Amino acid sequence: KILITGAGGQLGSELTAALADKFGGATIIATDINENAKDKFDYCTFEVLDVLDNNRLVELIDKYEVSEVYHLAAILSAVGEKNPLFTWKLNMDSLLNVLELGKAGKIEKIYWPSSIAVFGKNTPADNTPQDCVMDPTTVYGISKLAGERWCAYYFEKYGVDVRSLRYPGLIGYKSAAGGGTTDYAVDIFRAAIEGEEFECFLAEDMYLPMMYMPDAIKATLDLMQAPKEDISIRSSYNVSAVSFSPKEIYSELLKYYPDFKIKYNPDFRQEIAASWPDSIDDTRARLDWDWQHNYDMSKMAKDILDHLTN
Ligand code: VAH
Repeated sequence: KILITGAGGQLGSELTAALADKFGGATIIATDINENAKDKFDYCTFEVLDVLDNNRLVELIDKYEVSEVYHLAAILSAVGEKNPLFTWKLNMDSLLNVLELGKAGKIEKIYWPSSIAVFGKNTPADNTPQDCVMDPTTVYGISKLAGERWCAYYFEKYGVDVRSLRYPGLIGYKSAAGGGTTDYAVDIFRAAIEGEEFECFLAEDMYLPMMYMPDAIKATLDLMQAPKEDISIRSSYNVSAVSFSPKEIYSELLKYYPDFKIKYNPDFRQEIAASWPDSIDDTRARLDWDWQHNYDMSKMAKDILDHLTN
């Protein structure tokens, strides 16, 4: 059985559904700290779980005979800056609890998301390589970088089969973004459709690596299915799809909504975004497990608008 933490979140909502499609709802235990998330999971088991409550986690793993954990619960970059110590505690303690379950042989496989937030101001910004200077400035990025090192450590020392991707900004239309720096690229679609002026918290030329949710789901499932011996990176893989600025996605939306208006009002998130890469080199993922993305910006925008307006 597969247990997902943070299943009610932006990624969790879609990844849990994809796992249920693939393996059957009867094999899936969706968990979230928010009990209202239950409504999303009529197709599988749902349990309330605060990931800092390790006893409860162990209890659920035993109760459902879980063999795989997708540990998605985390505090993201923008919200994390409001409470750095708690963000560190939640992001790190919960990961270590899950890794310990792998070490103890209670679970066989772990998925844990990292992020391009592991990079920083001295990282090469264009085509950022897998291995380079990593000097994250947010507590979220620091926790992801430390988490990557812990994943590699648990694999090397204890043989724990933990796998990870450094996601770029993820763009989906099925659930709201949860407090990150890339959220604008999700929110801008609703504003365009609802005919509202969009206030963008990043500057118009702020390029960031992004990925449409179906590509992110595919990358995750592909990585988790790859034979063990093909996984040469046990910290976290660079993965990339597209890269665009607010101005570019706005221009794309103007093709559908010629009267759509935007105003730029950069806040503290602009500084976070400026410390992250513009684009990512993901050769290793392409070589090791044949990663390929399907959606560029135009195809993504069309797909989102088709779904939200039909
Ligand atoms: C954030 N969406 O903005 C996350 C992400 C690439 C960044 O990990 O915090």
